[in-house]
Amino acid sequence: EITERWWHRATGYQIYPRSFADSNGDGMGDIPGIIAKLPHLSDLGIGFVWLSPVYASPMVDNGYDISDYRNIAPEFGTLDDMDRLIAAARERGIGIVMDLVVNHSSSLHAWFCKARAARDCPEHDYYIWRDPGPEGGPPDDARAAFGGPAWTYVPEVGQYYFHYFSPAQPDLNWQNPALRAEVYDMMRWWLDRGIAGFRMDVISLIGKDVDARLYEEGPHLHPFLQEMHREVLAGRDVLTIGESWSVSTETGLLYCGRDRDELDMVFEFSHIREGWHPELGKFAPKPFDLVAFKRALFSWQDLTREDGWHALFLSNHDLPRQVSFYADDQQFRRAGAKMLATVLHLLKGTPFVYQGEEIGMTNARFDRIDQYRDLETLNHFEEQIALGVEPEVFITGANRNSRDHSRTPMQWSDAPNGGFTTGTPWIEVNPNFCDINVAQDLGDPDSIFTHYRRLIALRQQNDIVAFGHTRQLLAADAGVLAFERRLGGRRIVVFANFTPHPQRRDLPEDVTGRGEALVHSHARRDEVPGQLDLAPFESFACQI
Ligand code: ISL
Ligand code: CA
Repeated sequence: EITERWWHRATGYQIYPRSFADSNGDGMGDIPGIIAKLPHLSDLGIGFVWLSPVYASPMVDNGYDISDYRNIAPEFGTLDDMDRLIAAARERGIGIVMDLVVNHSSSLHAWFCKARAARDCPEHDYYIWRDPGPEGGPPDDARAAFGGPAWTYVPEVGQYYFHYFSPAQPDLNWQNPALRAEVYDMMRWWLDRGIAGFRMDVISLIGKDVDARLYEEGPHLHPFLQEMHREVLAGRDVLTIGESWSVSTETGLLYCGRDRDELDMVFEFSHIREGWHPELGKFAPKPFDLVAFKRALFSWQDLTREDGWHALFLSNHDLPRQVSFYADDQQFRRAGAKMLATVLHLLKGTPFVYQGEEIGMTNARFDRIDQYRDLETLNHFEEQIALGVEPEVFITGANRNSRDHSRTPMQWSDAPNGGFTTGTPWIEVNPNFCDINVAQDLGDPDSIFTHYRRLIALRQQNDIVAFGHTRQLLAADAGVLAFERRLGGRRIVVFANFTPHPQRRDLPEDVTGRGEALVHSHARRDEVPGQLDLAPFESFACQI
């Protein structure tokens, strides 16, 4: 039995601030822009925002490199703006969940500036330093996630520092208790300002042991998370979501099990990785395999059946647009976007909508490398070209999976630049903004936006959607995803066509003729038939 919490029926909405709404024409989204768009979030019915980083930052990784955890980047606004956002959102019943990026800081953080200048200051040990290897050179040949070595030499101290990501993102040394105390103090400072919780960036990395070359889910991870809970979170009614690229169904409940006192839920990526090439990685994706995707998705539904809780998502600022990746962004865009929403929003867990997903925004299809902005794409381009890969081949992969697809400006209207800015946007607007934008969806009862609004409201009202047990149907079916949710004697049955072709499937016998239609993405069905004829990318749910 679980005790109901506010986020059990809430839907989250992720804002990537630089691409959401620009209030002053400098081409960069900002906090006043977000405040002005709060009515859009109320319309949608969301319960909380996950705000990607707005802290002071040199923006090497768009804010995932923080130089001052207690201040706001000037391009995004001021601390006063942030306080106004928290208050204005709260008035609408919307919590602000901040991004907590504490696996690493920026190399321009005051701590690192001191740490790199001298060995004998307390801040030196806030980072991970090792002497050169026996032959000189780095301590080992570990590679950084955004390309290049994971170790960078600093002549002033004669040592290398470790960075899992770019050299501008030195890893914090979590084994230092003073560093941990600083982080906890900063977290309390933000919670006292009235935020609703934290999304914790790559939190599975903080327990690392670099000497053992054990980075993900290292030996200290869970002790640190428990300490953080004791020091910061205990007794506060806030939401915590940890990002973990390595968590599996073996380790999931260590983070979010009811007696663990660690986190409320994790973002896990097994269903996402299913779309990546096993050896060549994300820039050489493999064709989408629905059966493997379903296996990943439903294994987490099974895991969180009696304990823990799940964070449901298909998109974020690091991933391609879901309608382009999992469905179709041309002829069947509307159907595909609604179908993916039906599936995600009728599963058990807390769903997250990434900005623009609610109107079915699509991948950007850039043809030239200079249209990209993300350091991951740019660095991998350099590396792959040096290895002899043809630029066109790389661009094809990037067009499927680059992080920049989700970072093009939010499309509000058919005004210039989609109504995002009156200036020049920091990254090109997707040219399809005249056809795909918020203003157009708002006026249309059959729009993707309307579909999302219904689904989000349903979770608030319907106990089966919020708490029912999930059971997968048609597990081996390569074209249709299907499941049921059960609570007490009641049941919801969901069918979703993942193909551009019509599909006919039998509904469970006892549903036929008795169920009532709950969600449809196409024409209404007033009676539940025995055989369900699904149009391309159609989704349907009924309740008995
Ligand atoms: O984006 C990825 C896949 O290409 C990941 O490897 C990504 O770096 C990983 O998901 C961690 O992401 C988080 O931390 C990064 C930051 O760049 C991402 O934007 C953030 O979501 C470093 O802080
Ligand atoms: Ca701006």
